[in-house]
Amino acid sequence: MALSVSERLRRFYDLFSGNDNILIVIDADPDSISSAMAVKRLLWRKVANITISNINIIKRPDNLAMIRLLDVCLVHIDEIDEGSFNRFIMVDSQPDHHEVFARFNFDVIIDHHPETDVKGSFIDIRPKYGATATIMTEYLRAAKIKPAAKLATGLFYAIKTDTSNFERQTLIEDIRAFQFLFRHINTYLARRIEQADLKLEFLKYFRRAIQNMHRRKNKIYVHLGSVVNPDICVLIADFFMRIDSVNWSIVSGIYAKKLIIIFRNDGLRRNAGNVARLSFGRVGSAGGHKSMARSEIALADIKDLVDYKNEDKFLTWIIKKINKRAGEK
Ligand SMILES: [Mn+2]
Repeated sequence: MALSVSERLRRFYDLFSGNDNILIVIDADPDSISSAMAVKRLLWRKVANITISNINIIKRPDNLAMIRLLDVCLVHIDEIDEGSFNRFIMVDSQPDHHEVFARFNFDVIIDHHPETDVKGSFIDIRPKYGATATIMTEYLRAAKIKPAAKLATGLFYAIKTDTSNFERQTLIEDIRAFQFLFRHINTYLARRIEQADLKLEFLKYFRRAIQNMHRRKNKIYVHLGSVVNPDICVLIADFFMRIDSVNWSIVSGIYAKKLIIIFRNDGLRRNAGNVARLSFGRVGSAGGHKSMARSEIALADIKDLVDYKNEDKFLTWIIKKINKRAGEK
């Protein structure tokens, strides 16, 4: 039976009383963080205390910027004393998604992932929605709450990230929520969070990439050697795609005794996923889509094929393998 938003909101409010100590458990990303902020706002002055707890370690620079700029208070799950809470809420996940979640009996689950077998007094799962932030925006509107700039900015950024700027599955509801939130956001904060995709320590890899890049026609190849985080390869591969004449960028690095190769192209010519599979599917894992792909190869599996300590030789080997398999010169 489909319930109206205001009916759902009434049932949600019925679950709580002024003495409740509430724990919201999340796998922190923009959508879960902002959805937890919205739950906190809905229950403001209606319960004794609300704590938001993250089960993961937050590393992404945009997520860190969001937490800092929007003044979000998160407590890692390892620091939580479960006994001091009497109500448990989950947003943007379901208990099956992570073993840590199994410790709790959730009263409330609000999510947009495909529905698993869930139990709880209040379940609102809408798999067609682009973001949980959209569902939370509907609750705020039903409660006649005008979101403060920081909350609105968080929800706005969450919808942008979870729908990849509306390139992924989106409903008219997501667009409506986005439009509503837009009136309440702080544009500078939103832009600042979105732009914060680098860490200072990443800059040295950009220097290395520009110095070491091999260009062949419209393709750019770079091998970065060892990296502190495989996301650096992704950032640099995307960076080279910003050059107007480049239609392929292939960036590799070594992380945790594995060779990571990131493939990016303009999506108009060869399928990046196929090239990755044909080139490296036999020596490691490889896969992706038309314009994005990734391959991971254990160094132990290629140590007899190439001297990976010599970075020039290693890059030559990678280029050869890609061109041979892709049937190009
Ligand atoms: Mn989400």
